[in-house]
Formats: sequence, C-alpha cells, structure tokens
Amino acid sequence: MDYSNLKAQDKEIFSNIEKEVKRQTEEMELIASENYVSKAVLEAMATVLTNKYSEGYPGKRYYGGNHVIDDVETIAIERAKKLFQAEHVNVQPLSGSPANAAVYFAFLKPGDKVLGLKLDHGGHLSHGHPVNFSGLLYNFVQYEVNNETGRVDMEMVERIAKKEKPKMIVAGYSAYSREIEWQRFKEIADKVGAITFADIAHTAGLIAAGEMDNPTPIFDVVSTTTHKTLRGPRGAMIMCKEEHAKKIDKSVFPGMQGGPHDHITAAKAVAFGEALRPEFKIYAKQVIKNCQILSDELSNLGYRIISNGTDNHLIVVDLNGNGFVGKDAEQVLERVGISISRSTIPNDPNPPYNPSGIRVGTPAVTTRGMKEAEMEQIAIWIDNALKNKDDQNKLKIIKDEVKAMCLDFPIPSI
Ligand code: DSN
Repeated sequence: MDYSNLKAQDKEIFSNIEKEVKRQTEEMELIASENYVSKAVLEAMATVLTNKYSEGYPGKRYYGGNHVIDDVETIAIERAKKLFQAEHVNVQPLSGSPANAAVYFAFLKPGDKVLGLKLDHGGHLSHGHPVNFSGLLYNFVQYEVNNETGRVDMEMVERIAKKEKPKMIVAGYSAYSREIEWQRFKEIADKVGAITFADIAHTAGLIAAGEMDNPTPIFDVVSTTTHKTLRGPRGAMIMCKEEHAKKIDKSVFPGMQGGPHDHITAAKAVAFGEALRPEFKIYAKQVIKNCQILSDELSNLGYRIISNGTDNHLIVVDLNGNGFVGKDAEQVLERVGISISRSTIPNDPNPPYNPSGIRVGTPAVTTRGMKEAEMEQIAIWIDNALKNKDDQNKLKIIKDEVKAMCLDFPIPSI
C-alpha cells in the first residue's frame, strides 16, 4: 500500500501502523479468528466508497447518488448467494454481534426463550451469556458438550428443546472444533416449532470451500462474519430463506443500523470473489490439515485436546494437566512472538478472564503458506516456551526462530 500521504500528515498514527506491520510480519498468528486479507481486499477498503451514505437496499435508497453503490452491493449479494447456496443475503451487518442482534430482533420479542450453547463449552457471548445483550434481553436456556467426547450433546439438545419449547435454537460456535449436526438440529427444531439459527462466523470459509457441512440450505437463518476463515474485511452478513428476507432486511435497516459501510461492502464482494476460486478450496483444505497436525503434535507432547482432535481450523487445549492457566500461557507465548487466545474449557473451574485453556487456530499461518512441517515445529515451540517460561535465554532463542520462520513465509498483503 502507498501510505505516503498518511506518513506526511500524521506521523503519530503512521508510526503505529508501521509497528503493527512489523509485528504482523515477524510474529506468528495462531488466533483462530484472525487472518490476513489479500491486497485486493485491502485496496477495496481504502476507497472513496467510504464517503457515501446509502440507507436502504439496492434500488430502494433513502439518499440520492447510489447507482454505483447499488451495483457493488448487488455483486456482493450475488457472490455470497453462490458461495453458500443462499436464497437471500443481507451484506450490510457491521460485525458479528450486530448481525446476531439483527437476527434476534427479526424473530424474537424480549423475554422469548432461546436455546444456545454455554459460553464455556464453546459458545459465543452473543448466544445468551448473562452479561451480553442477548442474555439480558432474551430468556436463554443452554445446552452443553458431552463430558466424555467434548462434542455437542444432541440428546441434551433434544431433551431441553422438548422441555423448554424455545422459539429459536442457535448452533455454530466460537471455540468448538467438530462438525455440527445441522440436520439433526433442524429435526429437533421442527419437533418443537423453533426457528433454526446458525452462526458460522468461525467456519464460513471452510463451508464456502465445501470442506465443512453447510447449514444454509437447511436452517432458517445463518449469520457469519466476513473476516476469519472467509478472509474478507471485518464485517458480517446474514443469509436466510426467501420467506424471511423482508424480516431480516427490516431488522438490519432500519431496525438496527443506519448507513452501511459501502467500502467494506466492496471489500466483501472482492473476498467472496476470491473464495469462489479453486485456490480457495486448496487453502481451506490445508487450514484443516494444518490444524489436525498441530492437534496431533500437541497431543503427542502431552496436551489434552478437547474432543481429542479437530475437523476445522481450531483446537482448544486444556492446560490443567500441564500446570498452566490460559492467561499465563497466552503471555508466555506472546514473549516468543506467538499469538494465541486464552479459552475456557467445558465446565471450566476457572473464570473466563483466566480460563484453563488456550484456543489455537491455523487460518492465518496457512494464508502465509505454512504446511505440515511448520505445524510440527510450531507445536515444539509452544511446548518449549511453556516448559521454559522463566528461562529468558531459551525464550529469546525461540523468539528468534519464530521470527526466522515468519520471514520465510511473507504475508501476501504486506
Ligand atoms: N472474537 C471472536 C473470536 O475470537 O472468536 C468472536 O467474536
């Protein structure tokens, strides 16, 4: 990118951007929800489309001068429909939680009952946590993963659904490494007359590539962020059956939001275009392969992986048996240039701010081109760093090695 104007005008911000470019270039990104966008996506975000107001939808705006924006938004919608076999798509949601808020707002009244996965079992804050708007406004009841298998307990889902008769059932998670039984959820929901809502923010790219099962043809409504595995700009979208289209659109605007971020809509369209290409399928396949190698290697090194493995881009590692808690592990790994996020484990005895586990993901390192051999090495570094947390010399050696590998695999957009 050409930053010459920014550099000349605002040295304070420019120097921080330069520092972040250096950090991203030299350090290893294993946060499961992060990725690197392409140059084309970055360029689309940095355009004059940000200057426009376009409340409304293509062909029906509340401001003049929107014929170009109409075309951009329509392209984004059509590409998303093709990617996910969606009947209707709204590409305006600003991010994941606002998208979920719009979904609830479309189908529920405050106080209505909703069934979602517990946060410490892999769910998301916006799936009914008591401190979040979702838990404050709606009456969430929650299902869990099975203690033995670490997989969603579908018997429990059915039992609770029959007892509680929720108006909506939510599936799709933030810290869950297995395929989701979308069809089974739908069958349970149909038995109790519930709306089915899938939040595929984490796995959207893998689903778009055909590497994981797609709930869009089955569920009433599906939300996703457009960053993460889908490798687009920060933002979100909602997909639904045609019969719910009006409800969803009304809920996003004027229900929840004002003007859409048109430069981001353009970048979403570019990212969807990339995801439709055959290379993206190869990328998604490698993301999963890399994660499975990382999981196997960490398991061989004595770490307990929740559900004993992964079908997607992430693993949750229980550090209880290794004498660590998540926050400390996160901090030690940051000292060697490896970013991961602390994570709760199912039935976590520790609080969310300092939970028992870490969540590790492969979307970003795979975008850099790393493969199986690099995953084996990363597992060794994680283990060595944790075991030598107080040995500054050893940590420094690992940091230098991590940096050397990162420099061998440049980020495509930098
Ligand atoms: N913050 C995202 C994640 O890390 O999963 C979800 O909101």
